[in-house]
Amino acid sequence: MSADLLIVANRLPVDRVTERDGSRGWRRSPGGLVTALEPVLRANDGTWVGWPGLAEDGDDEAYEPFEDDGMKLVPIKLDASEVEEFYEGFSNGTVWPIYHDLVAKPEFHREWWDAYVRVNRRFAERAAELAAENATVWVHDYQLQLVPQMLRELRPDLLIGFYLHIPFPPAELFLQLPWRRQLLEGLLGADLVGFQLPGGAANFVRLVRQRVGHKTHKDLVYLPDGRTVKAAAFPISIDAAGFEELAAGDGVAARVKQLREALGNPRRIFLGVDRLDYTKGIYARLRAFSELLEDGRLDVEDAVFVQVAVPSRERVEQYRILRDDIERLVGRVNGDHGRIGRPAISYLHNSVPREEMAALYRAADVMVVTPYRDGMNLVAKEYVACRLDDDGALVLSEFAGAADELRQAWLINPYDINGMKSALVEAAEADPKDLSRRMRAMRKTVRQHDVRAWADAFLAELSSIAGSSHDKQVRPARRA
Ligand code: GDG
Repeated sequence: MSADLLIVANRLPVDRVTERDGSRGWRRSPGGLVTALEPVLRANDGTWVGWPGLAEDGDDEAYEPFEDDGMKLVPIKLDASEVEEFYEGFSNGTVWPIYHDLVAKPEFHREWWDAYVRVNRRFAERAAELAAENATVWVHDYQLQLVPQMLRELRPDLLIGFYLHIPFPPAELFLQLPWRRQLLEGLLGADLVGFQLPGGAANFVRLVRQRVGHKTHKDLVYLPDGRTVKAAAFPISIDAAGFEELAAGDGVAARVKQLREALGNPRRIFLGVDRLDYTKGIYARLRAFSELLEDGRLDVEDAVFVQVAVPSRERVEQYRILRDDIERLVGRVNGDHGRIGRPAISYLHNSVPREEMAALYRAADVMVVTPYRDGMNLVAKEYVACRLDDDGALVLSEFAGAADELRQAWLINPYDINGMKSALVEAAEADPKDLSRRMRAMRKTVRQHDVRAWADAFLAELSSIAGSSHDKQVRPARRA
């Protein structure tokens, strides 16, 4: 196998599943990244390298390269201790909180770092074996920040792009990392380092200048060996047309009606959909809602909150504590304000199918997205794409990357509970003309900047950096 385009990401775009008859197979994982990269992968006959999740005992087949629906996939094996130290440990216990404004306290363990280096090297070595001469390799996200440099050492001929899906923090936070220099140098192995927002790119360039001592000018870093690295923003997006189509389906319209009825046909449905993560501000938003009930500014007879909290990183202590806190709050609010058959908060700790997501988006009068820090937040964009009638209100944290584009939302500071309460009431009571004006503008933005535009823009920039030194260019994904 020798590929002109390689995608290297922590996870493969498929999950290992055991069918009813006991046989094992693969199922496409839901999510925007797969939708975004699949067309480019196909147009270039590319290969995706990633971890398939922990395989069951004896399931060695899970680690053989294979094809799924025409995509070439190469699994990387992690053992149980690596999952603990590299994934749950360094990636999610050290990097994740530091890159998200220290919303939780990071832990620093030298064994976690050692595992991070070891696993990053495994990914880099596999990518080096698979890439054709002068190929393009696109590395993704915070779990693999050392891969660009490791890969460049093994294969200087490659064109390497890196994209960070989460925020890149300011120096004050980043400098806490005992391995700060190694991480910066790891990223500098790429030709192009992409961020969600210009602020992340600027933070990176400033740190490289101050801490690694390289010359920089605007978004460029000049390395002593003559190479130039570009840092730039490429705000990620969704498959807007795909969501519109899903939302317009007959099944979804019928389900919207059912949902409203099941909730008691309230005047206003508030909705939150998030991975159960402390960055998402779920507790604060539910508290704001419960205080509105207490204050009498909302009435349980005509307002309900639906919160979908998708299980996430459940073996990490902070996530377990968060779940307990949220569930205690939900119980209390329902005990204080609910009636038989009419809870104030309908809470699901589960993931729901895509069609159900679209139905929930269409049923919700007010979408509540209140992260303390979020690289982008695709849920906000998905809600907008599904509002086919240009109605509905979005309450959005100014600390989500999406707030840069969705300016017509009710922008809030999630640390300001009173401000959040006022925004929830204003959004719920807004004039339909105002709602429609705001939603139309946001839908236009999301349609124009969809996920294909994102992938094409990144790869076009990467190709232009290669210029004449690379004879192979990545083909953009053709639109159907
Ligand atoms: C990271 C960054 C950045 C959620 N629940 C269900 C479900 N989802 C889907 C949503 C959405 C995705 O998961 C979540 O994406 P977000 O962007 O909201 O958040 P993270 O998971 O934290 O993603 C983030 C993103 O990477 C991309 O760069 O925007 O800032 O943190 O697509 O629809 N899908 C289904 N059932 C669910 O229950 N089917």
